[in-house]
Amino acid sequence: MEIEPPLGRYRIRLGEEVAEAVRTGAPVVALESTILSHGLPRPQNLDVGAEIERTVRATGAVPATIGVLSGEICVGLDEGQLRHLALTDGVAKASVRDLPVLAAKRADGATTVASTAAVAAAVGTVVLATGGLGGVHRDASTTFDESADLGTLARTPIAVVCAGVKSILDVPATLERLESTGVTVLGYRTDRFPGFYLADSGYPVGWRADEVTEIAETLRATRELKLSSGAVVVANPLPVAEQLDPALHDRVLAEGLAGLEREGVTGKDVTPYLLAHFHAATEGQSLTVNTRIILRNADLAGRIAVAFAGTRT
Ligand code: PSU
Ligand code: MN
Repeated sequence: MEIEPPLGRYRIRLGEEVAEAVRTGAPVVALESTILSHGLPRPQNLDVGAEIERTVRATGAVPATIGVLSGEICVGLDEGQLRHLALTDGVAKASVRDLPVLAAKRADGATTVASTAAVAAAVGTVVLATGGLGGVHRDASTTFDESADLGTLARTPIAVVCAGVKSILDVPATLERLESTGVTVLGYRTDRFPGFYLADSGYPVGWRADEVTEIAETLRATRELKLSSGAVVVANPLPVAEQLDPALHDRVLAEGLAGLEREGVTGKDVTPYLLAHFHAATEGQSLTVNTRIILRNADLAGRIAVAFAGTRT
């Protein structure tokens, strides 16, 4: 006789408002929590987290920040849960492979783009907003350091609104991997792939959408045609007037990369290290730019979700 495992011990928990939105088909924007716990300095990270949610709400969509609390994968964190992940030491940076371990250990975790996308798609969310995607690291040909974001996006049907990838990464290699693995990339009102702090990474993007409705139609087409189960990356650049000064950017980047080597930083600590270095070395300028990027992406994601839901055009 086969012994059935106990059913339903582990499941994804939806906040009340998100559950209602999912049930009725109302627009929802999934939001990651690693940018708060590991990507932005305290205590500003908490204010940014709240502002992201307000920005999504202003578009008519429901914000659903995702995170793991005492092992429970939660979609739509409340204020206390957000505060906990943003301000507590020792919260794990959790990609997809970490989720079952955190669940079993009843531990806390902040979700990356990869795990946010996986959870969001599992509960039927169409759009995710973040700052920048993870990608192929500069020394990947020897270290094999390629973000799990890429592998997950290759098999997760969700739109990810981002400002491209940071120049801390190997941008052309990242674009090649997105192509190889069948991830659709759309520039929002641009023909250039954005470089996060910089409006233009120096590389082109194959497709451009000038209207939110066009993006929503593309998402519909992916769902109806079912020819691919990968993500659609919507690349939303900062206006040039708002980008980080390119000379400052290049100097700080070179210092940060040298620091990695000097201090032997590797693996999942690389991205948080470089982000913290930028925030410290630019005396907050990168934080201002980073915040602007996230809020602009949250706004665009909200408008895409609303257009997709057909509640507004
Ligand atoms: N890029 C940023 N800010 C971030 C991250 C990336 O500009 O906070 C975070 C995101 O959560 C992303 C993760 O999914 O880092 C990628 O980390 P890794 O390279 O270790 O996969
Ligand atoms: Mn990595």
